[in-house]
Amino acid sequence: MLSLARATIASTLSMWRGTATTQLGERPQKRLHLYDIEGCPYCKLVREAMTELDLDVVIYPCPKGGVRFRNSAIKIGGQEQFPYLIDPNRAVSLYESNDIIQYLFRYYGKGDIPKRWQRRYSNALSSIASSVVRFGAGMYHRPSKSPAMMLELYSFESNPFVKPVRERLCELEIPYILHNVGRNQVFDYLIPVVRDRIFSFNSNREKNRTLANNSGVIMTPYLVDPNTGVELSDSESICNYLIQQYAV
Ligand SMILES: N[C@@H](CCC(=O)N[C@@H](CS)C(=O)NCC(=O)O)C(=O)O
Repeated sequence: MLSLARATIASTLSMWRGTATTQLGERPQKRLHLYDIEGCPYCKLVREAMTELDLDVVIYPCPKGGVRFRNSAIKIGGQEQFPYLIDPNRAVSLYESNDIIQYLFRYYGKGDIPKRWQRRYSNALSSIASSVVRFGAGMYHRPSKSPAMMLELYSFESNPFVKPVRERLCELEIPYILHNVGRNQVFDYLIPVVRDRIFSFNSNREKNRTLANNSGVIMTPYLVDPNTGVELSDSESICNYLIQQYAV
């Protein structure tokens, strides 16, 4: 309960960026790759922009002390700095959160950077404040077993229920496909169970329909682990599962 309250404060401090989708541009054919630290405020800004641009991305967690992806990130990019984006569609790789955000809006948005994303320094400050209240969660590595196949997570960046899940995935260095399902229509703001069951709500987005088919309701977090066949939708159950299954 306390953790949820802190996650909600964290989302409020970051102005609930990463909640709704904005105007979208061209869609990438191949998924983007992000070398990321969940607890890093600069990585968070990039993930917020990815939710708003409805971009799915492969996350390679690189917590401090990490042993799984840090070295490959340094080998490919040359620096030990996160976030680090690779876009296989345009053969582009980028450091610096602000450059990445500008790039994403340029190619996968409508071209212009929305006003709220032009406030570079206040956005960074609010993101730092939001990370501080998580007390270092999602920042440091803990020993884990490596899954053979990539896990999948349905999420949107500001959702306080998803935050602890992404923190565990990062600490355990579990790579995953992040399906961003930000709010993209008015109905998305209703309580999921009421909306989907009473209104027989049909989302206009394919990945939402996949989520509804699999879980019975469009609600995040939703974790799919193809290694064990486990699919879970409750934040606490997912965190417990990840620890039991992958922590050493
Ligand atoms: N100016 C960079 C700052 C990025 C940054 O400082 N990232 C930290 C994590 S929050 C980092 O990569 N530290 C090196 C490390 O973790 O080894 C940006 O905006 O992307």
